[in-house]
Amino acid sequence: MSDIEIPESHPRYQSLLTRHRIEEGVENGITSKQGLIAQGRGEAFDYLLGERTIPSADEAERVAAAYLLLADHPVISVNGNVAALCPEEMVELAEAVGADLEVNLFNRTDERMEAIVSHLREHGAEEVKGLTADGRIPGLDHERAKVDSDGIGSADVVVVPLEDGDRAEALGEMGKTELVIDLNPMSRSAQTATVPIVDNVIRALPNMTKHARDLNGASREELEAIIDAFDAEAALEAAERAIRGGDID
Ligand code: PTJ
Repeated sequence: MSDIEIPESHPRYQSLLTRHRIEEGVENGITSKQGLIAQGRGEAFDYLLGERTIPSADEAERVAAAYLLLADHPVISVNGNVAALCPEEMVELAEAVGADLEVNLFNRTDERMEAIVSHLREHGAEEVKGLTADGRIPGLDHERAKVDSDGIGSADVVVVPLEDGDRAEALGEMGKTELVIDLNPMSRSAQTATVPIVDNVIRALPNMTKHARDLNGASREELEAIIDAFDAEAALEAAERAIRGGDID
């Protein structure tokens, strides 16, 4: 563990804390070096969005919560960046909606898989999937194709944070509902998502959990009405407008 202290009074405290967590993730064998580059890309978009949850992202997070509550078998996919940034928040969302957690890596090694599973357990996860890898996502020839057949393989709804576009497209072709968290509204993952959530994963996950708790007593009809009212295209357009400095809606 690095021992750098970041004063809470620093104007970019959250951003610096996030960087620090990713750096530690690399040091602890959780995050890949490429994860540092992904973090930099994300930061640039977050800066343009004003480092806040814009209203259209808040709505998408509520819609995602409704999908998760209605799902038969929801799974939250975990990579090395998300594991380093917000392990507890993932465990809390999984508990709030009854989802499985599954580690799925682009740069997959046995060591990183084990390190991430242990890290999630240290943050309260009971069962973590991904090590069995007895299933395949058709049409993908990299390591992200490897899934547990009783996890992502048989999920109807998958939360996909910070992803490269290939797997997002392939999961869509399998007919799965994809709830994609990605700060870049122009990325292939966001564009192919059932619900694109253009927000930082560190804000998106706790807000999805809050919405899930709020919606816990809602009927199937109420949840379906929330889903039906959502327009993914409009959410992406609202995020692009916010990035360009236009109206925030
Ligand atoms: O841990 P692994 O081996 O599975 O590798 C994971 C990475 C992230 C390295 C891999 O998936 C990758 O290369 O991703 P990309 O193609 O760089 O895409 C990452 C996307 O996530 C980009 O569109 C970023 O803008 C976005 N992003 C980065 N940080 C965040 C983010 N979105 C939300 N919250 C963030 N904190």
